[in-house]
Amino acid sequence: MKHPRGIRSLCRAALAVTAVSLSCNLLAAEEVKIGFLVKQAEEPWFQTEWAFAEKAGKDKGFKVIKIAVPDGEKTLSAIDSLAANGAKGFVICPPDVSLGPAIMAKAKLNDLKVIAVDDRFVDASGKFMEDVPYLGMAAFEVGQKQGAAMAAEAKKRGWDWKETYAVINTFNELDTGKKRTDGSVDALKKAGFPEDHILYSALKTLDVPGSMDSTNSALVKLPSGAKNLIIGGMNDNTVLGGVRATESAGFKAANVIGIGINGTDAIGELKKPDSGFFGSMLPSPHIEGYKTAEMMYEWVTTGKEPPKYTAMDEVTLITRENFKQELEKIGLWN
Ligand code: FCA
Repeated sequence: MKHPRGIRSLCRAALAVTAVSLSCNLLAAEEVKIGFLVKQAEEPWFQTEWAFAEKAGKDKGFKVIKIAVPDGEKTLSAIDSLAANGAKGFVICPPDVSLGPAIMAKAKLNDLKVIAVDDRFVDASGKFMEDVPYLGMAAFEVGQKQGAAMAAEAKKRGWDWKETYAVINTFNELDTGKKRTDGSVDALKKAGFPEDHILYSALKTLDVPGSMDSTNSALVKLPSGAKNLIIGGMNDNTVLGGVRATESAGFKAANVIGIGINGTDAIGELKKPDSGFFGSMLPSPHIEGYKTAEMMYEWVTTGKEPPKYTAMDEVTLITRENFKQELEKIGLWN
């Protein structure tokens, strides 16, 4: 039977539409999804990792499901929901490193691959879970660079060690935290800083109010001859609160040197014309986010396993002098 011309072309059009939607469905079915779970989504550090993981997704053609996991319960339910959404694996900075075994058990149950970023999992006896691929900062070395930068600035200001004290806000529960402050103190001592002028204060929380509290409790112990202060901590937030505490205690910016680590979380502070927060050691959050997401994508699509341990040791000191240029260089200035 011969159909009129109009009907034939309509049929052809309908067939073409079906073919297009079929191939779309096939593509949709093939879209690779990976999760990216972070403990403190409010920190620009983690927002930067997310943004660059998404960039990797755009470049390579996969979808990144971003989930904030501030506690253990949210972490475990996030893993279930990733699996329900068809993800094949996830990158995670856990809210507590001792959740490692529980995270791995849940991931195994759901057939998901896991890469740890920034904070390395530990098992029930406190040992690193070396089987889980991990990418993070070369913490001791970065801490040493932070301490050396503090000492160099103190020397530049002509500070006398006799009237200079350091408050180091510590978070020893977290290996990457302990190694950074240990490295920092190591470099201060190597620069001749007197050991008995170092006050350690344990952080209860890894945020600005937490570091304000811990620094405050150290400041009351200072002798009256303490004229200049160095403020240290494992990242920007753990130094920023400390610097706020020195301001409330009446120390002028010229008598305080606070240097953080992360860079990303200190941009607002460095935009202020002056403060006791002198600068920050900027590692590579853009590479960490991009690389871990890319490694996970390759793992789930080609079976290529990521290395068990990747250390990132490059850092740049950013101060009010150079922060704009340095951040621009790596596409982090907006
Ligand atoms: C830890 C810190 C973050 C960041 C990261 C590299 O997770 O909490 O602020 O410094 O390591």
